[in-house]
Amino acid sequence: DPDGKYEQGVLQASNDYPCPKDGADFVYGTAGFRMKADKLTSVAMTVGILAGLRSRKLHGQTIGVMITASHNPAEDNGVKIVDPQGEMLEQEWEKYATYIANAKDPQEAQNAYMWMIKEVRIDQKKPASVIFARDTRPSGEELVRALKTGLDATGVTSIDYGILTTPQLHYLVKATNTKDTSHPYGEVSEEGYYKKLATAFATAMDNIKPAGAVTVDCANGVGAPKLKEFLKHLPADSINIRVVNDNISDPSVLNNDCGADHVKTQQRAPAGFDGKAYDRWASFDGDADRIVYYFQAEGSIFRLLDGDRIATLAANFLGELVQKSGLADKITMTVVQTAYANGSSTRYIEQSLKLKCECTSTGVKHLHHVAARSDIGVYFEANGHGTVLFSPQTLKRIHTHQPESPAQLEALTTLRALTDLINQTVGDALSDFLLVETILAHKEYTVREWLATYTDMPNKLGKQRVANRADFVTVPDSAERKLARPEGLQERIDEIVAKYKDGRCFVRASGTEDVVRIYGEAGEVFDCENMVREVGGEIERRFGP
Ligand code: G16
Repeated sequence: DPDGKYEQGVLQASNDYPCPKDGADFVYGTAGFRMKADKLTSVAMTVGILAGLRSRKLHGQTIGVMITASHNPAEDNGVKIVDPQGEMLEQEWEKYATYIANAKDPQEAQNAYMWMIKEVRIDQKKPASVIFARDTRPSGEELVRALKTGLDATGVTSIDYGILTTPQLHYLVKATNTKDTSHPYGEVSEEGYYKKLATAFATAMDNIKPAGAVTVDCANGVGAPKLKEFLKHLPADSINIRVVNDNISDPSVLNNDCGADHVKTQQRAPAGFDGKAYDRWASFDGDADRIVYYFQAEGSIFRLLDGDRIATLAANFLGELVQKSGLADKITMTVVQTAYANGSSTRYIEQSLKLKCECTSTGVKHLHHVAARSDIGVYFEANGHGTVLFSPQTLKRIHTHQPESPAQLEALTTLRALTDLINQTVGDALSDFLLVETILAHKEYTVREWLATYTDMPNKLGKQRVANRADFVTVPDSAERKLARPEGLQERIDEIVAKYKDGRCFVRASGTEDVVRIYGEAGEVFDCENMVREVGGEIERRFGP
């Protein structure tokens, strides 16, 4: 920037989108910045500046910006940054994002910009390229304007992809950056995304009878139009699917009494549920990066098939395919979970599937990194956010392996198709949905057989408002299972938990809502409820707002 054009631009952009006067304390959290949409415009502008810097630092590789508040209510919104291979922003840079976002006035913003150039050693003559998209929230339009202001001010070339699901944007980032390499990820368009999934699904389902009807609740969010669009790319009889909660014209219904987060946390079917006993249902969340399944058993008993269930189903099936392809001695697999994973799922993975299981902190970025260390890494949060990663070496093995029998060829063909069907950049409700549908069809499983693989421990996820959630700090390397602060609270939780048979409970501050979360499981439903209530009561009494 020899003429100081960008520095001037930052000053101007920050003038146009000033930081709120009440000194909002912005933090780049679990899923980027997230809060009430009207507080977020200045932040969106600074994210434009930061995304441009990130691209310049990486020699002009394309960076993504997604505007969404996912499972949160319609009046919230959020901004997150996607790195060149479609992964979450490198952790080191989160603090830079936080730093620039909190600049109080234009001068501070300009200083922060100049400090970054020095600190990260950015050559301003390098090109910068950013692509962005938003979900269906009405506030997205204004945030896009703010974001674009930050991009334009600092000379960043950008493409607006309009309304997309979060995983579609991740796909486009990776597709853009691999376009001219020996391994292009896919065509660089929304259409290319559908084509890639549709082709892989058709191959994986070749000669296989679909597993019967399925209904998908789209949380009245962006997943609805995108799922419908995708279905146009499938042959008519390949899947019997009904799409419900697809009203994107009325923002007030987004994620309201419906969607994956509602179903998982409330452990109850969404609004509009009309399933008969054992009908198969799935729910996406507001930006279609999470999915959970469920059904009603006889007597209207609600049964959830959450992220743990998808992880175990996928690990089991992929393991079988690897074995049948004749690759068992060459490829290993790990399952990555968080502390929210049901204890029974962990035992099932280790004892029945005999696989290695690792536990990380909440947030896809944490799971993704650990999963990326294995040949095949299956990672899912219990809330339905997850995917499967194949290492480059494993992909090569799978694609070059010479089958020695028709049976090996058949398994290998399915395995190869799954490497394309699975969105390896991030958890993707649509891709995960197709993966589950493929597995159920191959295994001829109904929801009943799927559920029967193991029995969940009774569990409950509660939340509690507190005066300051930043006071709740977990012990490093404990995967958030233990609190270091507030002092003495962990000891008190341990005392409470000790009263309940097979009890387990942990507390952590949410990174996406202004609450602390309380997760518990115990041998009996009644005990579990009481334990979580007791811990919640303790927190409310001592640390409540
Ligand atoms: C986001 C993150 C997830 C996380 C969830 C809840 O999901 O991407 O990894 O599990 O928030 O996080 P927390 O408990 O910190 O609030 P989404 O679907 O809202 O983007």
